[in-house]
Amino acid sequence: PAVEYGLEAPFTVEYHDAVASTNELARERAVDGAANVAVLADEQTGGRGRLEREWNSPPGGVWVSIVTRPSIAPAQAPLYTLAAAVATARVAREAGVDARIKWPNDVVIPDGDDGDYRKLAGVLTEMEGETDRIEWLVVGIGVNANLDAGDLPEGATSVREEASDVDRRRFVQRLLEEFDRLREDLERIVPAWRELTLTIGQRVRVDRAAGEVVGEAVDVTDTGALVVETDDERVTVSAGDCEHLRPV
Ligand code: BTX
Repeated sequence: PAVEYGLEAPFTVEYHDAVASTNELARERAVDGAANVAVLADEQTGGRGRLEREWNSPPGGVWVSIVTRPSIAPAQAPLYTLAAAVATARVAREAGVDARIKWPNDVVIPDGDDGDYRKLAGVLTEMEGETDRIEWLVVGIGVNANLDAGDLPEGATSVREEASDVDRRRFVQRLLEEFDRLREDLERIVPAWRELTLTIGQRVRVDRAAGEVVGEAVDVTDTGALVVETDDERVTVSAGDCEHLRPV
């Protein structure tokens, strides 16, 4: 059963020991009309990533989904993904790890100078609405907090592995505070994101349904799409069109 988590957060926090996916539950709350609710679980048995991928969510991580009802157009929704990544990276940095953002939705720890990284956290944003205005938005954040390397997939890391365990209640509180502050002024999100990204300036390969793009990631647009300079053109890739991005 859900219990109050007792946080002084700018969101009502609904806590569960174990759920299939906090995003699923948050979507149900959103459909029921909820706003400013955060659904939190100690463990997810069916955690999801983007594009039907699985997200490993054993006990000890931070698995949280935030329901909001912002007055924005769907084109601006990716800014909320960026805001969640900024909030996560900032709070992870407070915990003593060198967290950086990999466009569009990953928080990673750089591994050497050739663009490699270990994945610390991810963001999954889902929404519903009309073409001109969204109805609700669910922002799911998964952070490998107090997890052993053995509980993580290949290429992943945790705050425990990189630094030391965190107080997860405090971590969630800070995460929600930072996210709340960022969403108050959408124009501040991209500049804050630029300060923490490792993608800009990298040579990358982006896989899309429409074909791959290889070139230098030069910037993001004011709605969070990535601008890639290839040998002969500039291509703008939205997060929704990106299947994979890797440094090359
Ligand atoms: P993504 O599609 O970018 O990444 C998914 C990929 O990441 C997987 O295919 C796998 O390779 C790798 N992976 C799986 N689990 C982990 C992990 N724990 N740590 C690092 N890498 C992993 C990223 O999707 C978005 C993830 C959002 C998760 C949150 S948790 C709260 C909310 N509820 C829910 O079901 N999803 C979100």
